[in-house]
Amino acid sequence: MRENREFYINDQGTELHLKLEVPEALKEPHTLGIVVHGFTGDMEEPHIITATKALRDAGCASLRAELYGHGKSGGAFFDHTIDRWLENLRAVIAYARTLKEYDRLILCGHSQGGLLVMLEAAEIPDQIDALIPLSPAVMIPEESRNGILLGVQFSPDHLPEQILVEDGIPLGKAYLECAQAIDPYAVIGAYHGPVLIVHGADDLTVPLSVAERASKEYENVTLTVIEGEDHCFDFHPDQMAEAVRSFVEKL
Ligand code: FER
Repeated sequence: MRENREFYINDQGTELHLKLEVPEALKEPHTLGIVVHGFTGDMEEPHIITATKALRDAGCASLRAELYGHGKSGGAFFDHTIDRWLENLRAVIAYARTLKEYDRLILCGHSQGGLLVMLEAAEIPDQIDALIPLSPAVMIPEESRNGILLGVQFSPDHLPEQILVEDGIPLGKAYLECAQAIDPYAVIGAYHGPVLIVHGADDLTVPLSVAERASKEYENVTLTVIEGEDHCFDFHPDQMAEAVRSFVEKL
């Protein structure tokens, strides 16, 4: 039986909100794509829906997940960290692997979710059949070490208890400590499977140069640059969708 489901799984006491969608025309080999939003994001953002629909159009099922402190999942935004998100993602992957009807697993994430899927694919390279980071925010760790995130400055050596992001939303010290300890460029190349990075040429949140640098770490990578496009693919969502769909169809 194929059906769409909205449900929760528990990761170490945190309820994680998930949506599984299976197309009528599920193609062989059966492929499931996990889709993760970014910092302050959720699974209903237009660009997350666009990526999910592109997977469906390629004949794949999708599993959208909301991670700690975001969307309808548990936890406070203030307390979220990239490490907590990694643990959440591992719980989502463990759940996905119980769905025995799927032969292949894809990880797709936007921005901070893009960095996340890159880090996790490097941990379990043989379990991930393709990786799709969208506008991946690979520079968050470096910016944390430099004491500036999203235009907010702080002392990287004497971290404040919190910073205020996006016009006043408090984000705790644990986020900064965790981010400072991550070195994405040292690890992401451990994933050897196919990678599609899609990035807007006019992304002001994560500059295109970040995607260019990250793509150098991969041996099997396509970097699709969308001209006149921003961080959330607000101007040409059809081009992002087409990049994702055609990449997945060729796997
Ligand atoms: C930052 C740059 C980008 C940052 C977060 C992001 C917390 C992530 C953006 C997103 O996920 O959309 O400096 O600091």
